Amino acid sequence: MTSPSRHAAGWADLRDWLDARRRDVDAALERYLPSAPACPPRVGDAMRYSLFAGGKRLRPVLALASAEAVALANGADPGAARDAALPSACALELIHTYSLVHDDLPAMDDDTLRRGRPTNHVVFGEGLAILAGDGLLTEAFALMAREPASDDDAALTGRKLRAVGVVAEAAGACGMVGGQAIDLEAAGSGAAFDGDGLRAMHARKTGALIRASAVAGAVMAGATAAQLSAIERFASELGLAFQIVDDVLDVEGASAELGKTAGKDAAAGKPTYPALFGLDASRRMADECVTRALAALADARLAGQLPGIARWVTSRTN
Ligand code: GRG
Repeated sequence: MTSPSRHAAGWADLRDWLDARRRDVDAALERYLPSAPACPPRVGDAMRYSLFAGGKRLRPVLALASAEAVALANGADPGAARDAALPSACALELIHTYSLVHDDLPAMDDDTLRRGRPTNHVVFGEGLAILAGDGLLTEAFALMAREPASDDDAALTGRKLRAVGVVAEAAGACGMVGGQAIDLEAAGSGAAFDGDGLRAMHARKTGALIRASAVAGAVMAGATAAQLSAIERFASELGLAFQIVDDVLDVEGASAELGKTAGKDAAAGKPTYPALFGLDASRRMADECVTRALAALADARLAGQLPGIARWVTSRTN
């Protein structure tokens, strides 16, 4: 997979940009997330516990990078585009965190380590972990409806509504929930996936939210139809690369660095890219996805931090 050392100066810039955006996202999440007395303290604590446990914030930074890339291509202000996309970016992290909390439950993956900490249900109990996930999911849509305030701005209201639709579809039964259902059913029946089946499952389970992150950011920045289509192609490839790398790291990584139980997929006999294709071919496939992702951007003259984020996804170690 792509080596960071080949792009040393670019990597330093990207790292600074990512650090700044993560700070923006974390500060906004602090502001946006309800706490006592608006919501009962225990469920608020359980939501915060998983949200501020040190995730990479890939989905929100992708939304912000996408908004910025569209603004740069259209001669608009990238900072203003990021501000417009920030609530959607945070909503995507809320939804992603809910999915991890629910995925770790005994009825699903039954895991005890996530983001380097005991999982939500281990700390708060199963009932509260379910409610924390429900709360995170629901707050995401409340946030997107509320922010940025758009009472006197019909165009902004229209973009918000469109972004809500994009995110809801990606999170729902035709997207992430559907992908999780396919995975759950296969695990229960012992059915095997071939390469196409695995790709289709992941396109929903992890790909849909990654795609929606990039598309929602672009929508909030006022992207044209051609730009949206290019961003969607870019993010579809990125989502697949992300998943392949995740499977490779599950084989190669250490639990301490991953922040979750390493080797769990292999031990459970789960269908993964390395299991189907081997490690070398999997790494090659991830690189090929990134090549196609970059081509989609180049076709639409979109760039900003998006190319760097694509390379970061394949070089990550957690
Ligand atoms: C419960 C509806 C429902 C869905 C769960 C996404 C998902 C569906 C389950 C997660 C299972 C999993 C570990 C998938 C591998 C890819 C993935 C989503 C990894 C975690 O995402 P990162 O690496 O995590 O972005 P951080 O903690 O950095 O945010």
